[in-house]
Parts: sequence; C-alpha cells; structure tokens
Amino acid sequence: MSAAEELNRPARADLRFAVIGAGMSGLLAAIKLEEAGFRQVEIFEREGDLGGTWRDNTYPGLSCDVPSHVYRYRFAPNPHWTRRFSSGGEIWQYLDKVARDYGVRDRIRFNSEIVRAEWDGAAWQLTTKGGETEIFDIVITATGVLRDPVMPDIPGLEDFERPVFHSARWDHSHDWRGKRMGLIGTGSTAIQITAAVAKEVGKLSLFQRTAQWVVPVENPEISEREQEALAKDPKRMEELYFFLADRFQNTFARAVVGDAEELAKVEKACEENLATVKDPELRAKLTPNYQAACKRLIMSDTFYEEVQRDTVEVVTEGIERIERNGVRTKDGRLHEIDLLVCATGFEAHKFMRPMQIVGRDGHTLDEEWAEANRAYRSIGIPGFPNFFTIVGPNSPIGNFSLIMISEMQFAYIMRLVDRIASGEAREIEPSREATDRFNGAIADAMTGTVWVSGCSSWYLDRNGNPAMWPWDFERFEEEMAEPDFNDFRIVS
Ligand code: N01
Repeated sequence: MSAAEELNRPARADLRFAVIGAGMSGLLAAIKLEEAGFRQVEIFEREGDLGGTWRDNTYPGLSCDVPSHVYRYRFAPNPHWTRRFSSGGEIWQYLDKVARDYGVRDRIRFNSEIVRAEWDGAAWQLTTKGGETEIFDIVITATGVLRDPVMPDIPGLEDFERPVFHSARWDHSHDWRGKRMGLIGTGSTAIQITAAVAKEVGKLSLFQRTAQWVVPVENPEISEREQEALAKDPKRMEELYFFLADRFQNTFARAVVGDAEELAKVEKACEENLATVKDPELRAKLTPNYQAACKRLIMSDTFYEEVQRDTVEVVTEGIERIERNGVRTKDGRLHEIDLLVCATGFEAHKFMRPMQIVGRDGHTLDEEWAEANRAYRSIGIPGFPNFFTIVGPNSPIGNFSLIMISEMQFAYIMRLVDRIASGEAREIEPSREATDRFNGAIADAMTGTVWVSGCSSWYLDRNGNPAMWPWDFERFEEEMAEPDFNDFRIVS
C-alpha cells in the first residue's frame, strides 16, 4: 500500500465485509470497497460465474432497454458499445472486463451460496450451502430482483416430451431454426424473442394471456468510427451519459409517476405503433385493455413487423393444459410444437431470500417482512444492524438506469459504513419510526402512479402494491445525497 493510500485508510480498514452476489451491483460494491481501502472483502456468488441477470439470460434477441452509454458504471466508461441498446452478451462482456480490470474477478467465491446470515450481537455469522461459517462485520446484499425464474403453473407441463425451458435458462443445445416453437408469455422477454426468431423459426405459436403496449424505439448501430471518436474524447462520453440520463429522467420516468403530459406522449407513441399492424384481427388481439406503461412498457421497433410474419400465430385462447407433444388451448385445439419456451417472468419480491436472515434479538427477515417487504430508502431494515441492501424494496427499478441507481445507493451505504469505519458507531440500522414514515410516504405517493391504474404486473407485490419508486429522479437524488442520521439507531 502506498503512503497516500495508507494515510487515506479508514480507521478500521480491518472491517470484514461480505458482499452477497456478483452481478452488476455486487461487483460495484466489491470495487468501491477496495477503492475505499478495505482489504477484507469476500464476494459470495451462488452460481459459477459473475454477471447476474446478464449471465442467466442468453435468449435470442436479448438486449437492454436502457441506452448503453448510460447503462454503465460512472467510473468505467465504455466507448465500444456497438449499438444504442447493446445486446445482453455485450453487457455481460463489459461487466466481466470491469471485474477483471479492477482485480475483482479472481476474488469471487463462485458456487458459494449463502443460506443463512445471523447477527450474533456483535457481528454477522454467514453460513454457506456447504455448511461453512464465517464472521463478518458488515453484510451487503446485492442479490438482484429478477433472479429466480417462474415456470407457469399449467397442468401437464411435466408431460411434455420435447425440450422445454425458461427464457432465463435458454438451452442452446436445441436448435430452434426451422422448428415449431411455443412461446408462453408476452413480457419484454417474449417480445424480444419473437422479434428475433420469427424470421427463421418454422412456426412460432405465441401464447398471449395479456396484450402489451409496445413503444417503438430504434436501436441503431454505433459505427467503429463513432466508437473511436468516443474513445479519444472521454469528455464526450461523459456528456453523452448525462444527456441520456436526463432524457430518461425527464420523459419516461416522469410519465410513470404522474406527469400526464409525458404519459400522453407515451400512449400516443404506443397507439401509433400498434396501428402499423395491418390485419385488423391481429391488431385487435394485440390491443391491450389497460393504460400504457401500467405494466413495464415494452420497447421494440421490430416486434409488430415480425409478429405479422406468416410464421407467427398469436394465440389468445387460454391454455387448457400441456400435452406430450404440444399445448392444448381451451377451444380444444392442440398446438403441436417441437420446443417450448416459458418467458413467464421471475419471483420479483424475494430479494435476498430464501437466505435465512436473523437479526437483532433473533428477529428474522421473514418475520419482519411477513406482511410486506419494507426497507428504509431501499437500503436498510430495522432490527438488522450493519446489514445493507443494494436494489432493495422500492428501488427505482423500472424508471432509470439501474447501474446509476446502484451507484447512488452504494454511495449512501458508504456514508453509513464510514461511521462504523471511523469508530463513531459499532452498529447502525434504520429506526423503525423512520422506516414506517418512509413506507407511509411511499404508499401515499403510489396512488398517483400509472402502476395502480388497473393491470396486473410483476411490479405489484402480494398485497397489490407496486414495489417501485413513486417519485421522480430528483427526489431519489435528494434522498440519496446524504443520510439523515436521526433516522438511524446508532450504537457507539
Ligand atoms: O417477464 P414478465 P419478462 N400462462 O413477468 C405471462 C426486464 N426485462 O421476463 O401479463 C400464461 O414481464 C405473463 O402474462 P400476464 C423488464 O423489467 C428487460 O418478460 O401476467 N402466461 C407475461 O406475459 C421486464 O419487465 C428487458 O397475463 C403466463 C409473461 O408471462 C422484466 O425483465 C428484457 C403465465 C411474463 O412477463 C420481466 O420480463 C427482458 C401462465 N401461467 C426483461 N404466467 C429489456 O431490457 C406468466 N405468464 C428489454
């Protein structure tokens, strides 16, 4: 360690950190903790590789619907994105490169699922699936949101004798080209798959339970010349970052939290896009009966074009059951298929569970969240000292670049960690009163959002409340700028 680093070392650089998860936000935490001078940082990853959602999802057509030049770490600009919205593979490569460049990859403990975390009155005892235990002063969970796939609860699924898999576990050993594919679901994933496979599939039966609004967003290539120009001009990349962030924050992100004018623009764009479907019968099938952006809005400028191909049939009749060789719909028809893909979403409200988490006085997270997942500003939970969460409940997951959100949340967490590192606090956790106040304000503000305008979506928790951020970006920036230490229970 250099003399300067030595001087900047926090008083308690020997603090032991556990970072749980090596996806986008876990990598961020590991890199930033190291940068802050902490040397005892263990990164636990359940799977055999890093990258979280960008590792798990490899389906045809996968891309991110946040522009790449803002879907990156602030500290690691990438001039080489090849499209405005890059492919999933490219994003995974970016994360992998950042992890290597910052020396984190080699330190990740892969295939190390943490099954239990227990506060023993002074520290956290973590237990891996293999039964090993280790002690840490601070735990940071970065376990993601759309992590555990949900297979549809349709009778007969186990009887299907041909390849069947979830979209987030795509089995590339089966070539779908020229085959009859069944695709259940019409969320962002299924729409991207449809747009990608329609041209080459033998036949695609798209089983749609609910129609979706689709806003057309172009995805042009970024030429090599442009990439080189960006590489030579970091300032331009920085300007691009802020330009894109600003556009996102002031259009779509405002539309969903009560800006009627912006929402009207989104609705108009969706309606005009839908009007490009020529066949009135197909158009009627694809017409949603709820307000645009109530469900997560889908961005695609190719879906309507591709779904009109002769190779695609949109099946709106409900599914009765799955049989040996196909899907039987309620009208008695058997849709024979060679390969079935379930793009049926994720368990979006589990957060760090099924990990068992036992906080102060034996109080468990399952007890704490028995009625609803309530955190303080998404990052902490009363009764769970020195335990912090990136992208916890009510994070702005659908409205902005999630990387930017993680960075802001992590910077906030670091302000709390500083208190512990400086020796001012031994334990820090949000107070119950502050957490209740925060969740009360969230509940009040939710009534003005589009998510409660009458549709079902993965945004809604088991009580029907959106687990989202109901305010604009400025409010998020304000809340993340500086912890109000009056809102915390601090033991010194
Ligand atoms: O999952 P979903 P997803 N029988 O939960 C249907 C992000 N993402 O993987 O609407 C029949 O949205 C279900 O029907 P219904 C993005 O945030 C981003 O597509 O409930 N159908 C629905 O159509 C996104 O929102 C990107 O009636 C069943 C679908 O399955 C989130 O991930 C790309 C069913 C599930 O849709 C999740 O998207 C991909 C059943 N039993 C994903 N069960 C981009 O960046 C469920 N469905 C572009």
